[in-house]
Amino acid sequence: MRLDIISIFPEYFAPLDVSLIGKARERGTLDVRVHQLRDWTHDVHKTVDDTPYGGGPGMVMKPEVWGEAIDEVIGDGTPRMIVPTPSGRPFTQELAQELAGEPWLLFACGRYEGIDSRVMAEYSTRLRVDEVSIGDYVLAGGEVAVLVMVEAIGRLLPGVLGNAQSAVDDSFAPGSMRNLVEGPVYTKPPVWRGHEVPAVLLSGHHGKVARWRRDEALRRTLRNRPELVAAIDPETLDKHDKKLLEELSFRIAPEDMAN
Ligand code: 6GU
Repeated sequence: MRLDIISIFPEYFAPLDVSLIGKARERGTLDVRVHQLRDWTHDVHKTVDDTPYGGGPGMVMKPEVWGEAIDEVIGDGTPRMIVPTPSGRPFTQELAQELAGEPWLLFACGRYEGIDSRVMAEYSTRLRVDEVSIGDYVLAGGEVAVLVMVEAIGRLLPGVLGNAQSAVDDSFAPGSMRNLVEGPVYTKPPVWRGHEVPAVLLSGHHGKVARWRRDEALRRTLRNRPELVAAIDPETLDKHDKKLLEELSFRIAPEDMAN
């Protein structure tokens, strides 16, 4: 996969030399190219922003410099373009999976109050353009959001993860224990500072282990992400699940209790 990133702070992307993503780049699985937006300015001050039309706080990134940068980076090609912004569509595991299937992504990182909207309008006529947000909080710029997205996408590429099952087991991976987060995990030693590993995990009883893991996933999801439990299709819950949720005082509609 080819990945172009245009930003006024290319130094933000140093972490992409490290770990899983760094290894994928060395192997050629990932071809990451980071570009300095200011290289496409023409004035001595390398100006990339200006005051917003209509007034208001902050500065807006100028369209001309973005246009020249994107034109040169893409040439005759047609990458999928991602614009990180808190006003974008949510970045989810599903979107990460979709983007991992693309041959070429272009990330256009805005700073200040954002990029002049005509840039997105212009490239939407030629490319698939998505404005994407990584969550309901405001960052100072899109760079950190792009790091998040590149790591989430990169680890899904064939051969990037050491253990192929890891991506399949992810909390939000389609086809996993969907709608549930994962429960706690343990390794040796069996007792650490007086804290014991739950006995069932040492029992060698695979059925009991699976049931225990599901119970713990349900407990943790109810505690940390109650909205996910509320969204579960009751058809996907067995009798044991329903009994546990009852005990944890999560109310299931009586008509769904029969199954
Ligand atoms: Cl993608 N960008 C910025 N600047 N802030 C954000 C964001 C993106 N996602 C959440 N907050």
